Amino acid sequence: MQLQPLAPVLLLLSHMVLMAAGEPISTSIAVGMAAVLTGLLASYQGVLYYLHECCREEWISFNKSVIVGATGFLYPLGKKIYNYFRETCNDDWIAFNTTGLEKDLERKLFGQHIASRVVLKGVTGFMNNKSPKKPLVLSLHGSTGTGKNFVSQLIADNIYKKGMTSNYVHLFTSTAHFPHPSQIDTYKVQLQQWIKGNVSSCPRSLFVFDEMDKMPPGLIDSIKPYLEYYDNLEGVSYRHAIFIFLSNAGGQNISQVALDFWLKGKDREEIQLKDLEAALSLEVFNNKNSGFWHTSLIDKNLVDFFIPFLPLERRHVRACALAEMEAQGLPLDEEIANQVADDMIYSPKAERVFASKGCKTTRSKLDYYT
Ligand SMILES: Nc1ncnc2c1ncn2[C@@H]1O[C@H](COP(=O)(O)OP(=O)(O)OP(=O)(O)O)[C@@H](O)[C@H]1O
Ligand SMILES: *[C@@H]1O[C@H](CO)[C@@H](O)[C@H](O)[C@H]1NC(C)=O
Ligand SMILES: *[C@@H]1O[C@H](CO)[C@@H](O)[C@H](O)[C@H]1NC(C)=O
Ligand SMILES: *[C@@H]1O[C@H](CO)[C@@H](O)[C@H](O)[C@H]1NC(C)=O
Ligand SMILES: CC(=O)N[C@H]1CO[C@H](CO)[C@@H](O)[C@@H]1O
Ligand SMILES: [Mg+2]
Repeated sequence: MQLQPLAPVLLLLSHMVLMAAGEPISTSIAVGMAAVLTGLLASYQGVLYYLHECCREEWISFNKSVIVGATGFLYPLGKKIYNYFRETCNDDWIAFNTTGLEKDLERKLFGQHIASRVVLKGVTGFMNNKSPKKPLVLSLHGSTGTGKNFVSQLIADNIYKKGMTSNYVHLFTSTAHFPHPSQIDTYKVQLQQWIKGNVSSCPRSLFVFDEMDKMPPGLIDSIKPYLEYYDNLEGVSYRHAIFIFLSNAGGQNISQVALDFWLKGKDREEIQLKDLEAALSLEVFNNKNSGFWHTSLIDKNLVDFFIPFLPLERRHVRACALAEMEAQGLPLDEEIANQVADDMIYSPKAERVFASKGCKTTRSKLDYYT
């Protein structure tokens, strides 16, 4: 807080005169005063000095008590109002809603029975644990448009009042933040400083690393110390933080398993995590373009869950189109939903079961029809 111009001070004093004269004082003025006073508290000395310059002594001493009295009452109020609008790292702004996450995953996420279950279990277990031994680390895998960013958003929405726009949610996109593999050493230092700084200012921070498969190989190893089972590191504890990695790596292997089930006439819901998890971590570890190539994060078991996102079928694309209509406040039109689903490209070429871009282009397709 710094010294404010004196015009508002005089305005404030005139309001006080009104108050003293018994005039009714409206809530909006009270709120305004509280806010102004909060900002002015630090410059109180300056205010008095100014009054000494301009006004008579007894006037000052009398009104001084009024100012002090009013400030004592209004400062906590002002602070409350201030905190009401400004995000802080406390329970007012960060509170996990278990039922909220459960309902969101159930209602809004289509065709991801494994991801939905594992995310709910992993996040709920972690958030309800008062003293976790390490930060929560999730790695979400799947082909494009299957809902990886969407799920990260649902998680953020149910932890932070401000969701993804919270100051405590940090999204790193490889192509934007780490575009040049040659500058990996700079990125390593930068990334460590960011994470350390962010967690120091709020232990309950969420880090989302998007496009992990485009991250320079080896860069992710620089954050290994923060994912470890350390009590604290240089005085900072990382145990309440959440790290989510998103990538397309392993997506083809997931699609292969899903196709095998489909070809055998088995229900998609019969696919289990164990059918995928081992192949996924192996594939990601051995693939030079996964962002996790030969990383110690995997052989040290620092990733708590590898979460597969299944390729979406036609019925899921329809559901996405209907959900989008609802979100836009349009009347639900089955015909248009069918058209949107028909417009998609499906793979593999012979079977045409899985939407190649998932639900990613439903919105623009919808715009075209409405
Ligand atoms: N399984 C799903 N259920 C409901 N909506 C979905 C699903 N998958 C995708 N969507 C919708 O499609 C949009 C794009 O999906 P999202 O950005 O999550 O894909 P992604 O998996 O991150 O893809 P990419 O690998 O290309 O980044 C989402 O905002 C959401 O509206
Ligand atoms: C939690 O989520 C549920 C379902 O979305 C909602 O009804 C409830 O109000 C939320 N609780 C809090 C404390 O925000
Ligand atoms: C926190 O992370 C952001 C990136 O999301 C970065 O720009 C910022 O400088 C970091 N803050 C600190 C204190 O390091
Ligand atoms: C994943 O798929 C690729 C290409 O389809 C294949 O070469 C690789 O062996 C698979 N990995 C595993 C672990 O199954
Ligand atoms: C707001 C207020 O109490 N104003 C007083 C300041 O002091 C002068 C002189 O004592 C009074 O006349 C005002 O009423
Ligand atoms: Mg994405």
